[in-house]
Amino acid sequence: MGELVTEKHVRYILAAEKRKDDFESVVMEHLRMNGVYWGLTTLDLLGKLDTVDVNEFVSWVMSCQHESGGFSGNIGHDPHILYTLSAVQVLALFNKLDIIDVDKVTKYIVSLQNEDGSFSGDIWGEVDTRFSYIAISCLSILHCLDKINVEKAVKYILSCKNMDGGFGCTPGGESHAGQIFCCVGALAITGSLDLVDKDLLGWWLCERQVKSGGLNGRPEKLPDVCYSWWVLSSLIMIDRVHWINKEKLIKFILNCQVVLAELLSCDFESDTENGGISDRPDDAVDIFHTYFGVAGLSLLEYPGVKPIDPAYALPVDVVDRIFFK
Ligand code: GRG
Repeated sequence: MGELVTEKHVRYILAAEKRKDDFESVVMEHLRMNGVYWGLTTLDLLGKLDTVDVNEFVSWVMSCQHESGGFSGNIGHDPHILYTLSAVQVLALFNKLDIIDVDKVTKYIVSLQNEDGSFSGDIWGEVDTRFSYIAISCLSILHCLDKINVEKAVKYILSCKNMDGGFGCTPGGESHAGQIFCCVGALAITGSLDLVDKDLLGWWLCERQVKSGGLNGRPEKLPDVCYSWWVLSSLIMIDRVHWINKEKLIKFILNCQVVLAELLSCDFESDTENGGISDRPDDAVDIFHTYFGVAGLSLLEYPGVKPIDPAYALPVDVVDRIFFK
């Protein structure tokens, strides 16, 4: 098993940030705010956040804020709750939360809560438990959780719970590890984890580990590095992480840095040359999987990677600064 090629991942992230016109940058243009959160959080977990220009990022984040208080994924795009959380997280990483007009952002999020306690993602009204998590996490970071109806928000999340112990995106929706992270994270932040059947959910989650050691997001699906985050963080929050094989998962994640070319000593450039992590071994790397691979290793206490908070998806020292400064 290889080791984490930290320096190369740092170089990959810094280079990805500068590229503007390759395929990955073009398709990600509208969600750059998420990409910036993934990249910068990875750098912080690897102890390299000081390699970037703080002012450049902070002023770009602020230029994505709209009159409504919400943030967009890039300049010239519409605001959405998905990018609003990433913007707040990026400012939290840089210890710059004090430059936010908290009332303005809070009003935007409060305006998205519906009568039944659910949240819409933006003015167009799509409802999803992802948006419940985002609203709760964001307001908690801004110390304004009391501005929404938390009781109704929790009741709505519980209405998305299934008989298998998992959660879907709306009532009756199929259980999926990504949605489970959102629901369990929101319940953790609101202090409502006692409402979860931890053994039933823990069983469903640990069944996500397949032969290769990787985790999938639902039954019969392929493993993907990103579920190292969605599944593992949920298992940690419900105190059942010892139900999976950690060593095998570490091996799976590390193998997603290696392409066959390198094993065969071919001369075209491999991903351990260039850095970055892919969804599964031998696939192309991207910033999303690089973040979730490193964040997964952080939850697995891999040496040299800073600890990450499983509910807030921010480094533990950043969360401590927000709540215990
Ligand atoms: C701060 C970490 C953090 C998250 C913010 C946006 C969000 C809140 C959570 C997203 C949760 C989610 C739904 C994740 C799943 C993403 C994913 C890889 C979906 C792929 O779904 P399919 O059906 O893939 O294409 P499978 O693996 O089921 O075949």
